[in-house]
Amino acid sequence: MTTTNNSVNIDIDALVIGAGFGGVHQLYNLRNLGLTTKIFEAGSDFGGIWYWNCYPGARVDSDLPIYQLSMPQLYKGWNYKEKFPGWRELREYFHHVDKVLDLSKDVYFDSRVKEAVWDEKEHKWTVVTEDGKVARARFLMLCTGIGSKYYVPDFKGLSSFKGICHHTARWPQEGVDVKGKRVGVIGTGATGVQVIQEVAPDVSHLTVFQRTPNMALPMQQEQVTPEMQEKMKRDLYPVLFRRCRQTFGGFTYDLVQDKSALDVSPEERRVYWETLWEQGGFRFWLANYGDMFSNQKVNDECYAFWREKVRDRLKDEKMKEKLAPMVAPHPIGCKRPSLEQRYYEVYNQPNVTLVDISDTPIEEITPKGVKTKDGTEYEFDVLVLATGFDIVTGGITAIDVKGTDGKAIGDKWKTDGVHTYIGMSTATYPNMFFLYGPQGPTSFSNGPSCAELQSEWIVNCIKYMLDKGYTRIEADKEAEKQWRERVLSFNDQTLFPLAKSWYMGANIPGKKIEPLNFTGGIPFYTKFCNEVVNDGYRGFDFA
Ligand code: N01
Repeated sequence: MTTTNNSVNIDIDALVIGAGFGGVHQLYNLRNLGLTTKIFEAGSDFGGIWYWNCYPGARVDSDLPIYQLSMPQLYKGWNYKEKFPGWRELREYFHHVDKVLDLSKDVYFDSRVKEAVWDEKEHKWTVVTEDGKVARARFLMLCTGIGSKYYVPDFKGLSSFKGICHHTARWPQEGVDVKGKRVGVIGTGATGVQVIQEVAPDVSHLTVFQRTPNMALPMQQEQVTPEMQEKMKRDLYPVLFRRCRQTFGGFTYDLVQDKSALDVSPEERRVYWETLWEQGGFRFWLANYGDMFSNQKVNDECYAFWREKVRDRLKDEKMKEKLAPMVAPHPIGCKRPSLEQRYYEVYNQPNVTLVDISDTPIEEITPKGVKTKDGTEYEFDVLVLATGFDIVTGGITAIDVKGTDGKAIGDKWKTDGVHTYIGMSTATYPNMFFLYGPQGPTSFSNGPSCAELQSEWIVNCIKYMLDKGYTRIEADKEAEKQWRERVLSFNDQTLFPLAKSWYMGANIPGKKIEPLNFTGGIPFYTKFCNEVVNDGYRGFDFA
């Protein structure tokens, strides 16, 4: 154990790690159960991902009003300015949540947890932060989110670069002035797309290093007024938030599940797709025909529609082939699409270069910039690493969590693959829960919808324990094995395994290739979790 920071050495009922949506929901609701509860948060403020990701253009891909907690006491006093709010507004939202729910008094910021060890005698966790704070707690809630461990590829010479270089998830809070600068961006995932379209109008030259084109969809951003939202609050919010519990992705729209895209005429399909395109957001993805994810022919047609839309916006034939190739690099929708605003028009600018690093890989980072395999050296003032995350599991495995057998969770999952029971707990780690994490509906869902429903389930489970006088809960190994099989079998029926994506853990060298999320959707997931409760918490052992 680390040297103790004597100023903080607490004995409490529940310790929550992370102050994003899941963490604040846990804190508030566990406190309401009468449990002494604290949060250790690595950042200096609330927001989780929205604290760290303050790169140019960072904004959420969920549309109004669902990117917030559904508690009336919170939404009554809050209005967004944009349909898809940016990071600054989201930070303000969290300050609002803090004020209304009086959270700060129970949060330790700048407190990155490094280890957590289970004490079988006391039925308690001992949790230690990097700066030596210690908490002893009956329950441990890992609300670390999907993107708390960022990933920097092992580029040769990276530290030799003399200009400004940041990973997007460690963008300086005070910002970086890119005006008139030569900027390079490595990566074209959701983050890269946002950075590229945001900085393109300001820089002297922009060079994008693309390995795989992003099948980005139109955001259709809008400014929104308080009046519009107040009216919706009276009539619609409760209905919409309820609806989010009933759809595949926790959005207000849903996949078409009652028929195949091939059951309707090509004209009818086209009309439907045009509507989804016009309405924007994730609709072309999560309100599409459900068999887009399981039927290659349907997927090919979706891709052809998308390709035509994108090519229409590009002037240069070579750009068309790089950004929307005739042959799809993977099934559309099986790598996370980004939402874009003017992304494709960026590539019509004369001061923008697209380097296809699937043809000419990056050889090394030099003091001046980036050198590719063909010997070209691109020089930059600012280099942006939009290279993603050890996503979904990285936030959990980054902590040295040791359960009943003294083994670290990261080591176990690395060898055996991810094992969880219903995406909220795992055998040999008693009294520990996680949410918006592995093997839940997580990455296919609107964050707050998923975090809230799992958080409520966990709070109810703890209430059950308190009522029964239990001090220990542990997922059963057999139950967890069955859940893993279910997650794998759902995924095997889809086209997701055909894409080399972070959904499958494929973005991190050496990470096991396996589905990190439950692909059955929120309604099915909820039904299963409710059945577990109705069967007396089937699959859990209590003491
Ligand atoms: O990360 P990514 P992200 N050499 O892993 C490339 C959420 N999010 O930060 O595709 C060169 O998707 C890599 O190339 P390839 C959201 O869930 C949400 O963009 O593997 N390039 C890819 O282009 C999202 O999906 C929001 O071939 C390398 C990029 O880097 C998730 O976070 C906003 C490389 C990484 O893309 C992650 O998105 C932002 C290498 N060695 C993010 N290694 C909103 O809600 C990787 N790349 C708005």
